[in-house]
Amino acid sequence: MRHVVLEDLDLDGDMDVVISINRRADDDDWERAAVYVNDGTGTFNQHGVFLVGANAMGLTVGDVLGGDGFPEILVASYGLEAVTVLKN
Ligand SMILES: [Ca+2]
Ligand SMILES: [Ca+2]
Repeated sequence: MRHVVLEDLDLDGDMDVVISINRRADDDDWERAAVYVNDGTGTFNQHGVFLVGANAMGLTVGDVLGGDGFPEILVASYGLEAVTVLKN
């Protein structure tokens, strides 16, 4: 895990969790963003694991697409000057 962010991704009033993952093991590069949704009791259920660009590192969220209030997930790729945007 590289980075973690709290945000209410589904706008239900409960903070959810997003993490960026960058694992390197021999030839198995594995960059993902994982979303865990708060069920309102403090239990976080995995909602999905999404492929992102190489060298996944920094992570932030914000409503940058659609202006619908649902925050997108943005994951920076270290050393590549690239950002993956996951639409919400
Ligand atoms: Ca929520
Ligand atoms: Ca949005």
